[in-house]
Amino acid sequence: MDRRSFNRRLLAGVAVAATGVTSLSLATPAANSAEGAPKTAPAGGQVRHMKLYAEKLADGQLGYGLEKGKATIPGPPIELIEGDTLHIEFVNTMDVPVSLHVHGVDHDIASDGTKLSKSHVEPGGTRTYTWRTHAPGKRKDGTWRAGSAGYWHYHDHVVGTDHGTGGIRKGLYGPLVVRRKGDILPDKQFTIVFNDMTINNKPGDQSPDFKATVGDRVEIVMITHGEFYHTFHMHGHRWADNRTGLLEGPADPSRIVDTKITGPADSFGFQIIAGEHVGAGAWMYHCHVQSHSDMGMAGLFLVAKPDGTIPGYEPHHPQGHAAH
Ligand SMILES: [Cu+2]
Repeated sequence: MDRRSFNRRLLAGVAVAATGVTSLSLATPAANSAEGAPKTAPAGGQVRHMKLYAEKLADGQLGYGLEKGKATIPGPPIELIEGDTLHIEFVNTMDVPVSLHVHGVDHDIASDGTKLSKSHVEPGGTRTYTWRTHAPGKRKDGTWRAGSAGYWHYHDHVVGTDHGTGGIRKGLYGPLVVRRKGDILPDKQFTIVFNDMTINNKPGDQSPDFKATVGDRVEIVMITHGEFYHTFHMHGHRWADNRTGLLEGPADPSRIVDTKITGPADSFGFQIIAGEHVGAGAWMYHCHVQSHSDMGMAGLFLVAKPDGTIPGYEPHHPQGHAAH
């Protein structure tokens, strides 16, 4: 087993942009006692730094990126472990004010990313947003407060309207995963955003496909934006409707699902083993609101055999999906 799954994302999200920070220590997954056991998240508590750019893309859409000229829709996945603090040096390369607003984690009002709090960024400007996270704990009154762990997301709150309606519509959004110490780490991670009637801002005939090999531990981060409710559905794979999508044991009462109703600004995530009990194939994922799937809110989860082949799959199928 290599260490690609966790460290690379941390590297992509943090170290690449941490110019001049030589002491940045990256998390090392806990050692496995059993061969083949999944890697787990180490303890948090680190102070991390990254740089993030807001940019106009060639096609007129907008995106967040870790480097100039490399913005994507969705924006780059950001990962933290409960206890971590993240300082984001945010650069606005566009000709309109923009911001970075986050869900799920702790931040001062100065990092809220709204015009109301004057925490947006003017064209050409830079601002450091700070996000903090915490583990679950007991309050002084004996009640419990939740930890920060979860499948969250970030987005603009300024472009178009004071709620960022124009920015979100054009692609200024991305995933944030906060893990708890001991959480199982995936081999691969994909972000699927239902934004109005698009998937990841791609029109219906270009819905993104995602590739894995049978047995891969695949993490899906699912976010919804826009005006409509959707029903996210995957063929051939199920998950637990809880924080991680995984069962904690045979008596875990979490409901097992293969659909989930989701509305604007919802986010959830889960892990599946690609092809488990069902094998390789071009497995559809789609919105299950019938008129939405008919209008193209459907893509493929391409699960290959170890030899790379996908039974029954014709790569140049009529819908012409672009594989990722
Ligand atoms: Cu839908």
